[in-house]
Amino acid sequence: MRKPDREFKKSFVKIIALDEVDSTNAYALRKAEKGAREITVIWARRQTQGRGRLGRRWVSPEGGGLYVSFLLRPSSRRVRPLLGFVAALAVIRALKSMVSVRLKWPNDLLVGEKKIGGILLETQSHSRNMPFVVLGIGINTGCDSTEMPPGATSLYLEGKKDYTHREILYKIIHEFTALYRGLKPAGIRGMIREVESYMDTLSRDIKILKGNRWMKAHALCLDEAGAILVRTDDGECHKMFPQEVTHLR
Ligand code: BT5
Repeated sequence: MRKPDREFKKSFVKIIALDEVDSTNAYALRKAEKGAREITVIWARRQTQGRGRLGRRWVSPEGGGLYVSFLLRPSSRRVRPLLGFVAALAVIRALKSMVSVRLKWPNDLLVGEKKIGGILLETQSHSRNMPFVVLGIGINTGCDSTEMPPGATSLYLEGKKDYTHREILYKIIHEFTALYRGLKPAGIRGMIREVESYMDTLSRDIKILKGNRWMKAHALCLDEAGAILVRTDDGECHKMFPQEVTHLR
């Protein structure tokens, strides 16, 4: 495992800063297996094997983006499905003064129709004693359009240059820790309502997977467990989780 270039603390968060890593998520998973505590934040200038969901690649050149992973050990299983929302909202709030970011459920962060960031939640199911979750966040900062896949944008392409990666990182950590600590029954409803206000998925037609068949449905709202409630054409309501929903183009 690569040695951290720097380690420092910000309140109860331990930040490990790396010049280069395969993937901040992979690094955090390895740390978690060795017993690292929450909240450990891994931050890298570049990733050689940045990853998205389902083995997809995340383009991660130096100066092109913020690549960060949060190692968490949530005390309750109930909060796990909500962690992606915590990350999305933390990013939305942190970037608010620069760009207006919307969430395309479950993990795409968009400016207009273009993807400026993504979220990747990973865990190890066999670690029953000290369960953990790694929450990776990638945000395109300095990338230009030749470096990224079509349909992507960055702060640079949105005309924003007046920031440092460290400033953005600290803002995200600040928002994230406040939201994470607030994941108690009394706080969840408010957070979900705020997430809904930034979601592009609601009040529109989407496709859902029922059994092994995709069908059209209308997205209604989120529930407090992190599921999306949808209504199918026959008037029935269903609760869906991320892998069962896709947007209609
Ligand atoms: C995601 O996956 O959107 C989750 C991305 C999470 C990246 C962070 S960076 C820190 C941490 N460490 C990691 O190794 N990963 C996390 P997904 O929805 O599967 O989107 C992947 C798809 O987005 C790719 O197949 C490309 O089409 C596209 N893509 C790749 N790089 C991109 C980029 N930099 N900006 C926008 N789109 C990109």
